Amino acid sequence: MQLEEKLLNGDKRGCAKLISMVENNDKEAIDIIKKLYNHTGNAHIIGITGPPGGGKSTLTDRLAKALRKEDKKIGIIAIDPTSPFSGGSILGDRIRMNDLSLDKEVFIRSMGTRGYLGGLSKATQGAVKLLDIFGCDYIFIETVGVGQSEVDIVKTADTVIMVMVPGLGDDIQAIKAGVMEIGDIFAINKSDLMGASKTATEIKMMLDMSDNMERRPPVLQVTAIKNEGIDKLVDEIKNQMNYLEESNELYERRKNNAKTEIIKLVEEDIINLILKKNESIGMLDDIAHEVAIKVLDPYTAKDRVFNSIKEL
Ligand SMILES: Nc1nc2c(ncn2[C@@H]2O[C@H](COP(=O)(O)OP(=O)(O)O)[C@@H](O)[C@H]2O)c(=O)[nH]1
Ligand SMILES: [Mg+2]
Repeated sequence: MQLEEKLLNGDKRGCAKLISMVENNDKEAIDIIKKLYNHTGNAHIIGITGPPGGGKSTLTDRLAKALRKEDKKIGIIAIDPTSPFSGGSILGDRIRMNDLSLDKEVFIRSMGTRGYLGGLSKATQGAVKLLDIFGCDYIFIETVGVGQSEVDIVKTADTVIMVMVPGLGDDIQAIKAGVMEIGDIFAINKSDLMGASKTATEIKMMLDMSDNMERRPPVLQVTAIKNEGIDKLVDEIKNQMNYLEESNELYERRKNNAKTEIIKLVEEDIINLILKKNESIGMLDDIAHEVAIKVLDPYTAKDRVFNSIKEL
């Protein structure tokens, strides 16, 4: 069977192979996505982010299991080398995740944070498209909520769940800057620990202060390890999707994301073109030398490099 047939037939190994190929910027895999792009758009893409150790993986596992009861097909992309999804965490976690990965209708992929030709964001977006074609109803992308690249990745989701834990205190202030506003749903996990309702109140207060929101994100308390509050969270995920569809916000978000993605891809091509051209004529080395010894300024150097592609 051809790889594309395998993908369309829900063959997990075929899907895994294609994701590996996309991670390596393989042209054949990209051609398959091009050809099957009209099969995408059915999955609800959910970003799960928050501090390390907050229980994102545990929560993703529980959400996946809850949705499996409704016979939904699930994709999980965990961007975290220490994720239990990759077997990188404690034994208990590993066993727990294994029973999920044995499910034919659950596809789990763990990605590190480096080593992808074309970058992590591109690899992730390629994998999401493949899982969408593969027929997933829900695709979860788990990322640690630190660093711009993680934020950029999670922004490409339709819905973002911010996982918080009790007693973050000052950390909330730190997270607030730039990251809080991407949350569509706030889940205070580890609500079995002290201070959960206080944290929930703090987050609600903060959300009340921000005025540039079309929809006030719900704030829920959950306890992933005890499977508490998960059904409610699933309901909120569905509410969010209904809102996105009814308000046309889904289209707006997807259009915005498409714009960002296209620009990134063009950018990559232009840079590759310039580097290739300049490498072949040894220009980059020469002018870098000139800039280093202060014979040339970097701005003029940039003009020269840039002009060189006009001659292509
Ligand atoms: N007390 C408590 N611990 C939890 C809960 N959910 C997860 N944990 C634990 O928190 C630790 C980190 O969980 P993990 O899902 O790997 O967090 P991640 O780094 O955010 O993905 C693990 O030891 C989990 O068992 C919870 O609801 N309550
Ligand atoms: Mg994790």
